[in-house]
Amino acid sequence: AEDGYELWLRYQPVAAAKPERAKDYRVHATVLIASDRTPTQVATLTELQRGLEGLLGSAPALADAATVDGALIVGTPSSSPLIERLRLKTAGLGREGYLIRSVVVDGHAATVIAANEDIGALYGAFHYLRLLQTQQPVGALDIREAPRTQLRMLDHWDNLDRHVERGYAGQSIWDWHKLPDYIDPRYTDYARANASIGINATVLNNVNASAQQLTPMVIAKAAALAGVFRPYGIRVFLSARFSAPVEIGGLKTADPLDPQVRQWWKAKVDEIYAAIPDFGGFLVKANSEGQPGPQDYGRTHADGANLLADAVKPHGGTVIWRAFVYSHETPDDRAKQAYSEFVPLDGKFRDNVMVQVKNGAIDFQPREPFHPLFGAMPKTPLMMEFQITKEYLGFATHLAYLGPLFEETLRADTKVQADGTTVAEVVDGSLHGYKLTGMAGVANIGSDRNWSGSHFDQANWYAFGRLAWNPESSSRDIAEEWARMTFSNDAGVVQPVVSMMMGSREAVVDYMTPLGLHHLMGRGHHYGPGPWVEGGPRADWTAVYYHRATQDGIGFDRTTRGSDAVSQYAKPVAAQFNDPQRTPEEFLLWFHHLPWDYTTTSGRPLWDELVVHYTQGVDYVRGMRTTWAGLAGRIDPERHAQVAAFLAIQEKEAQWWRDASIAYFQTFSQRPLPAGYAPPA
Ligand code: GCW
Repeated sequence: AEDGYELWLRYQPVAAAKPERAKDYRVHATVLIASDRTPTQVATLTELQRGLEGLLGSAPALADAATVDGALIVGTPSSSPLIERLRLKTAGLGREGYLIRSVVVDGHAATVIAANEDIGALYGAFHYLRLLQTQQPVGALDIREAPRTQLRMLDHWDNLDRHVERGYAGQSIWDWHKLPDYIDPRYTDYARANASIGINATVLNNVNASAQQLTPMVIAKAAALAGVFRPYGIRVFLSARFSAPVEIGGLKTADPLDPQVRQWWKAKVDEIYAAIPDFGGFLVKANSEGQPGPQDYGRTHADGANLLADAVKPHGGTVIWRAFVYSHETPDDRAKQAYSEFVPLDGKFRDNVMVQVKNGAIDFQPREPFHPLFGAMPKTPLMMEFQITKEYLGFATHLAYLGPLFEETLRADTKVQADGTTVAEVVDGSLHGYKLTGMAGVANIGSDRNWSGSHFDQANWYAFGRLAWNPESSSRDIAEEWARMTFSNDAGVVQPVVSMMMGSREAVVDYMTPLGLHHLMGRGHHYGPGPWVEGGPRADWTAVYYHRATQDGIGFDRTTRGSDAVSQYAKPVAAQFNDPQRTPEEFLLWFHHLPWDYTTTSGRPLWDELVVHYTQGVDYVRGMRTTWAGLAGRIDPERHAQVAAFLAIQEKEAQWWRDASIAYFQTFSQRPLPAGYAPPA
């Protein structure tokens, strides 16, 4: 049965729909020449055999030499004498890049997948399989790929009791109880899926970290996972609780400048590296939402990060310090806090520290303007943090493809230097010459059979990986690739599925938080509408939540006349956001408090425009239902039925969001619904 377990690595027979294509693929993969002397080489060979067997009915035989046409040769100059002889230009590909080329070897046509290191060859093998999975021609290949960022990382918010914070796909896939003695085969499938999209790092545990994670017993469990992931090029990181020296170390303080504390971390790190020699380092959430941190001792984020950085430095480790800081008590605009705390520290971090910044300044909303820290810390490598799990976009039931959200942020123009200095150029290091680069995604993975809680949420994991590899790729191309591998290459499926996906996130924005509104979700769970804030407003959520609706109008004034958050952006961007006429309409109420009759670009008054957006969002979901219903018979019944059921839930809830939001805001606007939008009598 099709339960989604295989993700995008389904390797369905090509011949069923395209016999000619399948024949051509066989012509180009008559024999397989690859070695199996290292674990990564074994993984590569096994994957190619598995993939080709599925796609072509049987895997090509193994061979040592290209004595026939159509050999598929895989490896590195040191693993393969054939590849060494070809003298391919692998310079500049780094450790992880690869070439896939159609060549002639000893008078025979062949295809070569070549890299400098084993891991590059594995990535190349997955690329080659993807060509077949998406039914591309393979007769004249000249592909050269290398990742644009160094760390392409999943952040799991998984607790030791297997609860996943903001996880909607069941329990944690890490079965801590049975580790390290029982190694669930699923860990290997996890590694395969990640390697197939270039993910090379994983933080196993929640940033709201338990100090227990750093005890010897649990380190041994993490080491077992690291052993499974290593052949697939994935390094393990751990979230560290800043107060661990007190909680599990028996010290009186966790003050980063205390010599005993420094000694404790050094010893702890040595212990971890003894168990996990290629341990990546620590991710830390400190002095945020009640977590302990250096500020508890009057020290700075830099003091805290440097403490850990010094401990991991001799082992080549990295510290990733999160910039998502805010305190519940601060009465000022929360959107400003990260910038205010971190920009003064630029240049004060050790060279093995990265600062991880959420895409926007509030919190993974359906839409946010890019975080003003991007471009503002030229001396500190900033790592992007996206949220793959849909905490604020309808959990696993609502269909929302996040590729366009990621792409929109990465392509945003910071204007810190010339026009066209994008967030992607900050993140890939090209703008400021960062020595360390990376992108993290908060994982949406759990123990559900389909991994992500819904079939379409697999696309968000996939898109994250592809964009981390190349932050300039197109989310539409990625959607198409994914749809072909996941559902079908039939144009009658690909086209409608891609078009559903491409507008789906905008639909969520429309029915939840249109025109720059944000954080209107029910408090705590963040699922349904809650603009009225049960339990009363919190200090950091200022006045009546973020929307600040009154009889006079709606929106959060972040201009120079308001909270002045706009001034955290580069001057030209600040000037733009400071002026409602020049602010892109999708961010209008993020930056401005405007009267209900403010004229929007459509010519409609603001109130009417809001209602139109809310309604549009619901209509889009209805449209997706119709499109999906039309695909019955072209997609296996099991997956078709689940998606259909989820879309029905989504429609009901989009309507709920619309009606509740409009009814609530109407108590302020005191205006009738525009003609054609009134509820049926
Ligand atoms: O989005 C908020 C979530 C918290 C999360 C926090 C963070 C891990 O509601 O659950 O805590 O962000 O990113 O630290």
